[in-house]
Amino acid sequence: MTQTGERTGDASEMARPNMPPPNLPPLSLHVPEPRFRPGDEADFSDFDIPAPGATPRPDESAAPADMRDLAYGLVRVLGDDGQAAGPWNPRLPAETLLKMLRAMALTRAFDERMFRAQRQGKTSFYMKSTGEEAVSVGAAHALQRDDMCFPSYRQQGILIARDWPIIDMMNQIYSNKGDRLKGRQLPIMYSAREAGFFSISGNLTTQYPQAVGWAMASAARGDTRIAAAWCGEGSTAEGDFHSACTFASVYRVPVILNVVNNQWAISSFSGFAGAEATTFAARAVGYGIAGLRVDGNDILAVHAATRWAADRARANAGPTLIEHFTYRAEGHSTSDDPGAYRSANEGSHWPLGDPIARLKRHCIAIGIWDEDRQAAMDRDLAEMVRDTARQAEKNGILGHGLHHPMESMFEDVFEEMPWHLKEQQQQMLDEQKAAGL
Ligand SMILES: Cc1ncc(C[n+]2csc(CCOP(=O)(O)OP(=O)(O)O)c2C)c(N)n1
Ligand SMILES: [Mg+2]
Repeated sequence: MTQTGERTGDASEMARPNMPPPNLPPLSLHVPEPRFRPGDEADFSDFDIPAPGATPRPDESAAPADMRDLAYGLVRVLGDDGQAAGPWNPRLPAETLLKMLRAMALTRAFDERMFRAQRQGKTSFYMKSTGEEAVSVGAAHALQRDDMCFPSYRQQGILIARDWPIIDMMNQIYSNKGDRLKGRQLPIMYSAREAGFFSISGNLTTQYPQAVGWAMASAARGDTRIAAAWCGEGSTAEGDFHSACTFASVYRVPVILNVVNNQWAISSFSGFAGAEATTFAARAVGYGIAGLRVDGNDILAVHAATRWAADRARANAGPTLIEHFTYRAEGHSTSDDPGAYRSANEGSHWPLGDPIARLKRHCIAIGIWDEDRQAAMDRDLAEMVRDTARQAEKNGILGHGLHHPMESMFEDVFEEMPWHLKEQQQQMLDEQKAAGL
């Protein structure tokens, strides 16, 4: 630029008046790449897996700064020998162990049946939680029944653990005349206020600020109920995750923030959400929140961590962020084919095993269960799910027309339907009639 304001030289000189020394390397970006792709033999032998019982258990009122190591470790209770070990062992009564085993098995049987129903064209969409059942079932048993859950689409185990009727879930999946949500939500996006199960949203992580807000309201009213939210590891990349953490930290909100790290976000691996740099539990460190990293396939560890966080929240000692380290054993949804992007044997090589098999082994090891009873339970549950599905199908399946009347889509927004909606509703009915529908 000259004194009179005229430009001199070319544009690049203008943009970079002080050229760097010529010996610097060109800048570049790191693009994460998963370790195994289709055709690769998965090998997790270099995983650092602490022994069950090895992780210390701080007091529920511990300052986040005094328990940072827990955000980088892995709380584990169940060993390969089926025994429970260490300070995190929740020492649950046999009755609770068997209830959790049944709820996980029912969740899996339900998933199997509904997946098949989608393949048979009875519904448009389904999402399984195979391999991740301990995350939701363990938490549901550690929370109070009236604590409020803000789940993602992979925590159907909460509803099942809270004994919500599975026919109600099936009616929603079939969007039939028994669907309490009247076909207004995508299949599997349940809403059950009476079960403390907030409406699932397809927009990832919106449930996080909602959970924090709900828990703030609970505290503002002097209530004793806490909230818990779940999102996937991929979803932690959403802005909502971070604003929720900020509010939770600032106001010491009585909330549990669960991150279900199942390694995959549809076809993107966890590295794209930051897993190569640090753990997801370590997000807590930056916000000054208590952070726990837990073996998500060990239901006793999940239960113990959730109870720890719930006691902490109830004592006004602040929120907890829990990373559940697990593995999405199947496809993301019925619309996905994981064979296109990940190694076929990743699941079978997963070093933390299967959550149902691990709890079963424990129950057998402590003498309250056996293989025959497990087989009988699996058979009974499969039959019960099949019979219930038949009942639900009588209320209608996809394409059979047994849904709520079309005009009902205008209802339930306003207490009194305003005139312009009435007009639109009538117009729709007239058009349907004219078309002979
Ligand atoms: C805001 C938003 N962005 C993108 C999507 C599309 N989407 C649906 S599920 C999903 C992957 C989420 O992965 P993760 O959070 O790890 O949960 P997971 O499915 O593994 O349980 C994506 C990208 C969406 N539904 N909402
Ligand atoms: Mg995921």
